[in-house]
Amino acid sequence: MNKFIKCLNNQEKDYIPIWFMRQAGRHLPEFRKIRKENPNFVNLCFNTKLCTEITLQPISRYDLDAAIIFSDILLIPHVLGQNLEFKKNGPNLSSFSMSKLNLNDPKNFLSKLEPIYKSITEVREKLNDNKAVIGFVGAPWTLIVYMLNLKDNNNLLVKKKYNRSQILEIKEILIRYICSHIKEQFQSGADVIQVFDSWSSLIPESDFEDLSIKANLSIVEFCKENKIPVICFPRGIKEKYKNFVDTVKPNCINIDYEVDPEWAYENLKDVSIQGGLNPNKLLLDTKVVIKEVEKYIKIFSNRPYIFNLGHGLLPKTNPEILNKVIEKVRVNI
Ligand code: 1CP
Repeated sequence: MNKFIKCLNNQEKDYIPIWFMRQAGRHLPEFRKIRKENPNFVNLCFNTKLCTEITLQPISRYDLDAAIIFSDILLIPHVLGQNLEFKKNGPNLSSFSMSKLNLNDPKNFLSKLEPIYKSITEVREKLNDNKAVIGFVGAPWTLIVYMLNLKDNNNLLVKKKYNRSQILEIKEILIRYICSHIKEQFQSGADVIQVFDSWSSLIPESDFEDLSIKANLSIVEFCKENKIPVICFPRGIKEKYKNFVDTVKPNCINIDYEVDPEWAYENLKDVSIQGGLNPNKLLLDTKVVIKEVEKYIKIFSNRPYIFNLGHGLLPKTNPEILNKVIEKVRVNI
């Protein structure tokens, strides 16, 4: 078993695996070059050869323990019938229709995502056994935020669009598709799945149980039944991280940068911890960055910890700083 997976299973505390959320993407000049030649982002996500190449770019450049497959959480709504486009101000899905969603069938769904599974297999074959391949999905709520266009330009919930019964209905349908996408990624060669609930901070308090806890729990239980290691990232839920870990019980929890790591150490039990460092800090002076890295390593020194960030790398991050972070983590092992 590679050390990354051992750490995920809370069995390895003497080695700190390291990878970065959004490591395969816009901070890398070699990605930007491919992106420039492929102006249609969705087509790029369905190009097996290029997805494999992009996934491996950060592995060639840095000494990392895991590759995250180059893809996007919004391909699920796209193949379920909402056309996805990336405009200057971000992703845009065509309007939602319940009857169109209900026209889908599971087999057709998986066959549309086939290029991703092929890429996962290629990446797994090309990587040394000591490196993990990470597949991923968006959690139901975060997908619904995009499907129903529930947030405004300031990233606030648009309350008048919040149709509770419709949201709960969509959630149930999505869980089934998300789980089959997870299983197929695992069977194609992914060693672990990360569930991104990037907008969980927008869930109204009264629906937190249904839309965060129960939705993630269904997915984590599915993973456990299928022996698939799973990392959850319920970004922005503050002290509710404790309730989340105690009830959802993923193998690993990614903390965001608003979570005080000392608080996490004390309160998040029986789980391995991943991440935390504020990606904005990577834009500061090297000395400041190294101090931050030391802080996280020190706090989690006697329990399984995977070094990562508290959200994705920013496009303007200098690749050189990542080498310095990795070096610092390695000398501490
Ligand atoms: O313009 C470009 O070049 C596209 C930028 C880009 C990239 C490189 C997008 C658009 N998606 C991706 C790849 C991607 N997306 C990966 C694989 C690469 C890696 O991690 O190394 C992953 C894991 C995602 C996941 C994703 N997509 C999330 C969850 C993680 C997070 O950052 O919170 C979300 C919310 C999305 C939607 C999305 N796709 C792209 C953007 C710019 C966004 C976010 C838009 C927003 O803030 O609403």
